Amino acid sequence: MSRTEYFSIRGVIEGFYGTPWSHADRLSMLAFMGEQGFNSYFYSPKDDPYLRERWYEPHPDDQVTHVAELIAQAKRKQMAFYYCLSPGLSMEYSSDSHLEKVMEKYQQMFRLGVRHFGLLFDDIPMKLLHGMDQESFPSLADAHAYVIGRVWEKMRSWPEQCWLVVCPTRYHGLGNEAYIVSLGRKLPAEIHLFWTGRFICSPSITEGDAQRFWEHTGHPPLYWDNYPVNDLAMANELHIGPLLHRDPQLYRYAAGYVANAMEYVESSKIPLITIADYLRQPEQYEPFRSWQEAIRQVVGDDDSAEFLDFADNVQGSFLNDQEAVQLTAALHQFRFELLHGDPMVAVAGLKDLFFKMERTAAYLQHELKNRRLAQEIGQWVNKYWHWSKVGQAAAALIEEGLRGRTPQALLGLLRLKQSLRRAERLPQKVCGNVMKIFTDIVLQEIKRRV
Ligand code: LTM
Repeated sequence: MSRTEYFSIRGVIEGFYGTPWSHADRLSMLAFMGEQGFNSYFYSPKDDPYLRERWYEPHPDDQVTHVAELIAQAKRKQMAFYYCLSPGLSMEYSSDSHLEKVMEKYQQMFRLGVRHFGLLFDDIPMKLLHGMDQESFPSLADAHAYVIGRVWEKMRSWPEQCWLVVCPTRYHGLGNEAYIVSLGRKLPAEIHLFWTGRFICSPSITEGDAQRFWEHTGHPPLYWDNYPVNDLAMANELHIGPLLHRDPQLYRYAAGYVANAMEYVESSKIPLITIADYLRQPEQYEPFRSWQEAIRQVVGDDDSAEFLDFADNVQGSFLNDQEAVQLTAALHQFRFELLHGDPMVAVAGLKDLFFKMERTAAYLQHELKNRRLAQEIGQWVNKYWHWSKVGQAAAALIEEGLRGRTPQALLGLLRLKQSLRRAERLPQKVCGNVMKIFTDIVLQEIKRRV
């Protein structure tokens, strides 16, 4: 079995931990997604209490009004609006009254016009919590299969056709784990199962991974890709790099692909444009070309050059182990010139490099036209500015050393240590380890000589 059309579900999930998008953000994101060729939005912010923690409580009236507006906007933009409920933190799976509460929430959404639903069991204990459930079901997979089956049976009796997707509790791995095999085999083929790949954040996803998942579970995976999301342990990373390492043939064995976005709306748009590109033509996708075009679209022609200079330094993530590529190349060039060319020319080049870095940081802070973006990336740009100061202090120190001016060099050493301490206090991941390694080498060399 394999598919010939490209991903039939091309989605974005608001599925992160952290501050949910505002209503205005969602409306504009839906328009953006429509323009980019996405066809599905999954409404599932982890920290909306009415979707997860207090799943059994009805949505307040103002939220219902907003959801109705989102549904209308999704319709205008020809997007499926998936209403996703995550009851697994406390739901008693064998309880009819709990099932009724789940159905009440879905029914309310059905009445508002929703036809696409999600039942999410991610990030909950991998075992049955309630005594009655332990007596009723041999395993968590059996309990989930039962609840999903009941929900689906009820939805199918509604007067219009509905769709249901499920996020299993085990949502990453090879697809041959007992829970997912058991659950998949018990569910009807039309219910799609979310899957994040071999890992929660998968550095690569291959056609073979998808094919095996399908073989083991009886369902083609609906990929929930945890990129560009940067919540929890990734909170200090800014995921504005392009989508990488997704197999061009993945569509042949996948039900669809859904990207989990960042809470930063404008910043998310950059990787999302590359993702849209991949989904449109996976076999022709060229990450870096797509990325440059994405930056041009979000940042604008006037500011693209400065933005690219900065963005090269925040690319490190589970997808990309190449950090600060241009900066690394420039520092290698400096070393070569210092050792094998004219040391004063080398130092002059180094100073230029770090003064340019400072100017770029200042430009992005104060002059970037996309002000929302400037505000979102502000902390990372600030760290970049601090690294420029570290670099300038290092360059000054090297220069004094080369000129043999010991007292000035000692002062320079203090300045470098001070600016390094300031930069290192900031947790944002910028330039990877490149600046730290560079300054460590400078400090070691100075110690050897003084
Ligand atoms: O990935 C899934 C299915 N669930 C959660 C997401 O909600 C969360 O945003 C990501 C990234 O931290 N990891 C998860 O496990």
